This record gives sequence, C-alpha cells and structure tokens, in this order.
Amino acid sequence: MGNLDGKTALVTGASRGMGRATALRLARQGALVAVHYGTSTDEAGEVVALIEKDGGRAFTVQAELGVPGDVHQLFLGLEQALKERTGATALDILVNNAGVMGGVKPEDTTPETFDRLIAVNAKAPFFLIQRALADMPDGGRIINITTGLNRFANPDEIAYAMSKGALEQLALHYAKHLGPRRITINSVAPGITRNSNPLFAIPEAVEQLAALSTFNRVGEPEDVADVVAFLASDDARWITGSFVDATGGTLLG
Ligand code: NAP
Ligand code: 2V4
Repeated sequence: MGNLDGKTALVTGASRGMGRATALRLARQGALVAVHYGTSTDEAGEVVALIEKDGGRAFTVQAELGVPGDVHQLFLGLEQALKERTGATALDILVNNAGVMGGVKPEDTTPETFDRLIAVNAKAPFFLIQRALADMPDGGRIINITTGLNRFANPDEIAYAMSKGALEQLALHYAKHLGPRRITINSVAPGITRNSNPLFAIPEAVEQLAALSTFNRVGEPEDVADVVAFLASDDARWITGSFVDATGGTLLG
C-alpha cells in the first residue's frame, strides 16, 4: 500500500531530470501518473516502462508547452487516458515541472527569448492550473517547480528568474482561493540540480557548482522529487502558499 494509492497525477516535463524522478516517485507511492513530455518521445516511454516494471501505473501525454493550444492538446490526451484507465477524468496532483533555462546575459536577451521563457515557465503553468482545477477533487495538490534564483542573484539568469518569479506568485494567491476546497498549492525551489546539461560531465565545473550547497554537492533529481512527493501526500495537508527551499542550503548566505 502506497500513500498515493487511488490518486492520479500529472507531471509536466517528466521525460528527464526532476520531472522523471518525480513521476517515478509518485508512481512508487501508488499514483497513476501521466508522464508529460514535449519532444522526448522515447525517453518518456522509458519512464512509463520503468514505472510498470516496478509494478506501478503510468502513461505518456505529449504537448509542446508555450504555444497556442498547448493546454487544450495536453488535456485532450490526459482526459482520454484517464477515462480509459479510471472511468473518470479526476486529477488529484498537478506538478508544473517543465521549464526552459535561460543562461543568456541581459544584454543578449532578445524579445523572442524573453517571450519564450515567460510562455513556457509562467503562462503555461497558469493555464494548466486553470484547466486542471475543473478536474481536481477537493484535497488536490498543485506543486510548481520554481528556482532558488528567486532568492540568489545571478545576472546571467535575470529573464529566467523573472519567469520563475511570476510562477512563484501562483502559490501565494491561489492558496487563499483554493483553501475552501482543501487544495494546497506550493512552490518547490531547487538549486543546482544534475540534468543532461553537458556542464555536469565536467568534474571541475561540478566541483564549483557543488560548493554553492552547504552539503558540498550538486542536487540529484531524487533530492527534489522526494520533497515534491511529500507535498503531494496527505502528510502535507497543512502546508499551502509556501516557498519550499530545496536548494541544499544554497540560500543560507
Ligand atoms: P530538464 O532535465 O532540462 O528537462 C526538462 C523537461 O521539461 C523535459 O522533460 C522537457 O521535455 C520538458 N520541457 C521543456 N520545455 C518544454 C516545452 N516547451 N514543452 C513541453 N515540455 C517541455 O529539466 P530539469 O533540469 O530537471 O528542471 C526541471 C525544472 O526545474 C525546470 O522547470 C527548471 O527550470 C527547474 N530548475 C532546474 C534547476 C537545475 O539546476 N536543473 C534548478 C532550479 C530549477 P522534452 O525533452 O520532451 O521536450
Ligand atoms: O545558477 C543557478 C541556476 C542555473 C544556472 O546555473 C544556469 C543554468 C543551468 O543554465 C540554469 C540555472 C537554473 C537554475 O534554476 C539555477 C538555480 O536554481 C540556482 C543557481 C545558482 C544558485 C542557486 C540556484 O538556485
């Protein structure tokens, strides 16, 4: 018996990195997981295969986020798959994880780059939440993956941090709106976390990045997935509207 038995979850950007680790973790706790992806069809399929091998339940759902019709396309696939498997379209847990990174100095940031960051990191989650709430039962969970950069200065990431700052606002204001339905909404802020960025293959770079954390290592996707799984569980029913620092102490100063 897992603590998410009978629950359904959507994890955006679950083909890789923290989204993948979160999908695996929620499925291990018993949830039926929608593994969303944009372009990485094979990787998303592998996540589902891994979950099923472990005795869990999952399916993939494709949609490029940040383009017109994105939410509509995602929910067409999601609701059809949920109906086939559960007979209904109830969605208990939404994890807004998919995001695009910046890494562009402010003087080199074009209007197109800026618009894309806002479209994927802030606008898509806003409208995903709006749509998901139509399917979310009382006691549901919404978790937005933001960034420690909302509290730690990095001039190469100004536009990215702005997009995540907008995303972070959702928890504060929606928490009040959703309290009567016992739906919680929180932000989880990772620090530097290992992903497929080639930087993580360079030992000297990893050593430098590790030094940002008080634990002197970079985060692993599972470090963040465990925090998300806690917030998704009934144990976290009294936490809403909060910013959860999952940076491994990078923000301690
Ligand atoms: P990642 O390994 O780069 O994977 C990104 C995921 O998001 C992929 O599954 C990708 O799907 C999906 N995605 C990206 N843009 C998309 C789009 N426009 N439409 C649909 N799907 C899209 O990610 P990560 O490093 O684990 O980061 C996950 C989240 O944490 C992001 O929001 C990121 O901003 C945030 N974060 C990361 C770090 C870090 O150091 N890694 C630190 C703080 C916060 P496809 O490959 O299928 O397109
Ligand atoms: O500095 C970060 C950081 C970064 C980067 O290094 C560049 C990258 C990998 O292209 C995008 C990026 C995303 C992030 O979310 C962070 C980040 O969260 C972070 C950084 C430095 C110190 C604390 C942080 O939380």
